[in-house]
Amino acid sequence: MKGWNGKILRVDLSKGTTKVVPYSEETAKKFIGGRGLAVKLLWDELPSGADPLGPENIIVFATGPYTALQVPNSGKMVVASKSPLTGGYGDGNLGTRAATNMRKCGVDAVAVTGKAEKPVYIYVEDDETEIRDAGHLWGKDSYETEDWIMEKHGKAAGVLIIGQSGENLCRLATVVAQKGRAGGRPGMGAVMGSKNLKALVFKGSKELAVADPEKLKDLGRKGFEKIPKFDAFPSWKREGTMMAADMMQTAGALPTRNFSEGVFEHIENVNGDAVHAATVTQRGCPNCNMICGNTILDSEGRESELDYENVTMLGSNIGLGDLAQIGTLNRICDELGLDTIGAGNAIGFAMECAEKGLHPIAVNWGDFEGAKKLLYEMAMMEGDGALFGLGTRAAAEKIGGEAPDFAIHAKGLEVSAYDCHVCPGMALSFGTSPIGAHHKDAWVISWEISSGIREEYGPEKADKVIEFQRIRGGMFECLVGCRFPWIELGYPLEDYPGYFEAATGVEMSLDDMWTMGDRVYALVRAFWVREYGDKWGRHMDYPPERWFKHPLTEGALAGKHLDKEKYDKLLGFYYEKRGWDDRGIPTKATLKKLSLAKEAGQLAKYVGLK
Ligand code: PTT
Ligand code: SF4
Repeated sequence: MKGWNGKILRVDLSKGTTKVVPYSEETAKKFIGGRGLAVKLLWDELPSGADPLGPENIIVFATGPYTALQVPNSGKMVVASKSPLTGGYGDGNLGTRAATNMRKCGVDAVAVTGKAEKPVYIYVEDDETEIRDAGHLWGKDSYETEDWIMEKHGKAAGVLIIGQSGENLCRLATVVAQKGRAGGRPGMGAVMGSKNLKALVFKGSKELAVADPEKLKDLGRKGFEKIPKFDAFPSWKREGTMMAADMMQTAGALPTRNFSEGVFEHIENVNGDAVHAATVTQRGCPNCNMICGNTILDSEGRESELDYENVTMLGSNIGLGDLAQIGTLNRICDELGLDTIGAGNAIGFAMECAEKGLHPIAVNWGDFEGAKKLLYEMAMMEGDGALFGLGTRAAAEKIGGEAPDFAIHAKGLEVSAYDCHVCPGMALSFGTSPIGAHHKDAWVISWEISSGIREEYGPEKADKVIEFQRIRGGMFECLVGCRFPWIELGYPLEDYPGYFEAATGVEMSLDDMWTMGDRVYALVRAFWVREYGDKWGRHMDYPPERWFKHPLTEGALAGKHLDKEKYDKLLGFYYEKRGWDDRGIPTKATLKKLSLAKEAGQLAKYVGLK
């Protein structure tokens, strides 16, 4: 194979063994890499009903044939596993030198199973893999751990690390790298912790064999040259993802006080202008010439890298309007390895529980010290953190009463920073996202709020969600490239099949990419259905109850909320267009059309297929 290394590094931490095994060309062509390769592996090898925090769970770190090539934005990887937060398929995407180094070690993915007797880290240098002692790193935060690894293995090494939250099996634990990049929102850090796996370190020096090196070089050079020429480039460099803050405030969709409102009274303290004024430096992923990680000094004078999601979930969503303090909460999350979106949700939820007298926790809206304390407690799974660190769905079920009505999640994953009281299309995107409520697959909100049909529930909304899911959740998650050049600057999608062909020699049109994306979506869906069994149903694709039940009370949209009957009809359009039945399960015919006939037979053992 060209483009792909065609090999996976398998590590069994219970047995202490490592081996490199090939995977088939057929798998490579059908699933490409990243999310596709990960779900194929989890579907084939993970026993149904496996405990996500048990040794049998598999955690996959997967790159794609695009990763580490000298082409724009190719320094990312997917981390995937059965999620301890949702009980279904979970993944995340982070930019890290671990991605580029892993590929240069001659493998496309690493799959780790088992549990080490004592804390360890996995060290990979080209063909050599060692499982090394990490006893001295256990209990240390991700920054301290990275400093030690850099000192020991050199600054060129790529790392994937967990902080204390992963060690203590907090379900909101993520994987961190390069002091500010984080991925794996559905508790991927806790899966590493359950295996006593503190870190992975990669140092690779091998050449990547590609089908047409000259063509790839030429395409890559032209691609890098195109990026700074886009009209949107200067504003992107100025604000990055923070551009969304004013946009969402104007649209009444900025999550405020646990998604109860869509406008925030201190917006000018926490918008793109405010972050730009406070920025001291910018950081980014490898192979990128549009880096976007705006870094400010927090209230303790330490660097903190901010994105829109972090600022909003740890700011307006908890009623906090002080940017430097938000920076501190964000920095603590990075150190502890806590997902900022999950953590901001959990804190907002805890504040509302306190306000309503449903749980005896002393934390009020905008309470910086209280929020800080809860972050540490969640990471240690102590005190109130032992409850809220389970995630909002589980915490709400334990608290009971009306708490589940204001637990802001879909399928158990906390919603990212877009309030959808008046955005049915974006609500559908959250509801049907393959990992639970994440905006990564179908960020249709910017289209929806300017579409002129914002409050409608017509089939064109389902079309838009599917179109975006194919591009973002399909092509970008499987090639494993950053989607920002396309969505933020307008970089042409047509370039990606060109890069793919020059690397692999395989011709694939954009339509073929969409079919591949549909295949991956169908298999991810099959995974969820296999895990949930008779608990699976249409309700699994619903957004949070709050958006139906509790109207907004402030701003121009006061009084508005989602309509459940209409949402259900919209969901029906979505299922029909995807070729899924009225329970949201791919039909036999759809699975066959997507070359998943074998998988259809396997799924039929768990649920009747239509
Ligand atoms: C991602 C989610 C996001 S999405 C953000 S900000 W964003 C939060 N970032 C966190 C963080 O930082 N620290 C922390 N402790 N927790 C965090 N949780 C949140 O995690 C990220 C960029 C961003 S910034 C986005 S949208 C894009 N995401 C991409 C994607 O998903 N796929 C893809 N092919 N390209 C993407 N490009 C962009 O990458 P999860 P990163 Mg992240 C500090 O992982 O689990 O998907 O959650 O990876 O390297 O930091 O780049 O407004
Ligand atoms: Fe990473 Fe931002 Fe560059 Fe994307 S645009 S590769 S997220 S630095």
